[in-house]
Amino acid sequence: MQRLFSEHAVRSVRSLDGIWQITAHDGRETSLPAGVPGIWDRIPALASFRGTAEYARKVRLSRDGGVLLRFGGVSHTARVFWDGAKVGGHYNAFTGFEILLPKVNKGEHALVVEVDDSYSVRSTLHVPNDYMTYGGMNRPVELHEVGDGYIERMTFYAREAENGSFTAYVRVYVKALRALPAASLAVSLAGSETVCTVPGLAPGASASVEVCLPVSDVRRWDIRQGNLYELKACLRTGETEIDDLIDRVGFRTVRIEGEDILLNGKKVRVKGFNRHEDHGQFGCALPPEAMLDDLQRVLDMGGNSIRTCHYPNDPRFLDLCDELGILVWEENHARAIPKKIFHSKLFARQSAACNEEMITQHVNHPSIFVWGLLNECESDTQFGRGVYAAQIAQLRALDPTRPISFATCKHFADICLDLADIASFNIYPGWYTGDSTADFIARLFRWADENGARNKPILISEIGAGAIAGFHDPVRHVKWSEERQCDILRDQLLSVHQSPRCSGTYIWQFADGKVSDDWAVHRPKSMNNKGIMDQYRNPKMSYMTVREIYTQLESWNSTAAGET
Ligand code: ADA
Repeated sequence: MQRLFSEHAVRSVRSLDGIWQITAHDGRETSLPAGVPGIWDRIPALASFRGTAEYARKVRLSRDGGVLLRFGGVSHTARVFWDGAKVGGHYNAFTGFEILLPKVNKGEHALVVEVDDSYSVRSTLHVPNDYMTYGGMNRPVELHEVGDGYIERMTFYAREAENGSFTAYVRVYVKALRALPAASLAVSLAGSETVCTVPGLAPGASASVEVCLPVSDVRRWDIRQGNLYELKACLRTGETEIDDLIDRVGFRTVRIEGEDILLNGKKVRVKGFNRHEDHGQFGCALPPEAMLDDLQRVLDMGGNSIRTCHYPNDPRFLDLCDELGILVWEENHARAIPKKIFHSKLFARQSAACNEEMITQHVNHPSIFVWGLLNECESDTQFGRGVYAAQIAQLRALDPTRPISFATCKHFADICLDLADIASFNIYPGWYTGDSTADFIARLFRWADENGARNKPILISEIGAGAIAGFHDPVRHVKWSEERQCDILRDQLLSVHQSPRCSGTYIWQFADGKVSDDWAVHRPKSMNNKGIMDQYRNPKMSYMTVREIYTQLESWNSTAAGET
């Protein structure tokens, strides 16, 4: 299923995960069984296939009615067919989408999803890059049966009073398939419940209502304290429950105060990792067990945050971060988009759609504390400033409660720092440049404070070095050896965390990951080898270096008043 908990007690939902039949348009119409969620690169006959393939399966319905097909992610372009008719589509592997079929008869039906993972002029987010775009249905698929009206989604936020108590505000969005008489909507959370009325709706109409729930004695969500509460909404006509929706939320506050990021009023020191949705065995379709293994490693190394480089992550991964108390910088889908594409109208449309889906689908996760955008894009030109300003405005309109940042590599040239709430820099002193970290960040932070970052937090959103897993040079510590990676990371992390001007680091990167063919010439083994572990999560020597430093920082934090 698409979440780690059941989202419905009233609505009938079934998983469509399992074995589908894939037929690749590879010139031989190769047709084989294929796992969903999964990527076709794992199928030997399709290991290097890039193009269009069709996933097909039958679906049997036991009654007439409305059906919602919900896709967690299809990589990267989907066209969906029901009994041979096109019923919808979607672009971008990293946000979900749903297709409403208002009136379906009981019996057996044919569901086909045509998947295209090719790089083309139609794709401005999935482009040849320093990470892999896989082909497949990378996240779970569900079939929901809905009646005359159903709850589309709900958004939650909590306001803290002076005395530390919270008031919850919940907006519930309802859609009518057929004429819906006035209905009652019961919303409950943390022992508090309220009932309101949803006005009658014409077929196809939607409405939203906001309710307010005072709650008391809740346990705050915090780092390594994933206190969560079930938020339930139930729609009734007369005495009949016609639909419901369940989510999980947390009570915490995130604020920027001068140069500090405050979680529940306490200064946060970020000890993070950049993590691609990529794994040597699963590609971008990691099962929740593998996600949990990754997060257990993060905690074991003394980490407290993940940056979802460079796209929105699987809601099940975010659910785990919610449960484990791990902070998330979630960002939209962009990595150093080439100028020609960045200036296109199609990029503006596809990137704005990603922003809308990222926030409307993930806004309730307490672990997300920063929205990020446009990693290493054109933040050093006036045109680029226009794009950053427009997208930051869009993110703020979608969620005014969280700070916004973007990771830049335009050191000493960026002209957008003033637009963000947190100034964040990708730096590689000792790897790409010969600088000592201390000297480099002293110059960089001085420049930043004179160019838009004054009196706001600074984060190092990327820092690290490469090592070929298993390559050792104990004598010379030559570049690409595991020993050299330890040396560089030690200098980088200690220098940055000893700077009072910086709120923390995201190491690049958690684990080695595949890169697209165009990048392979720059990347040994066709991988980005800056992982602390290899692509199968076998630790490199630097695992223990990071663990020693991040864990030690924990002790510094506990002595420093108010830091976590
Ligand atoms: C950039 C980029 C990362 C990765 C990194 C590297 O900072 O944001 O995605 O490519 O460089 O490994 O060089």
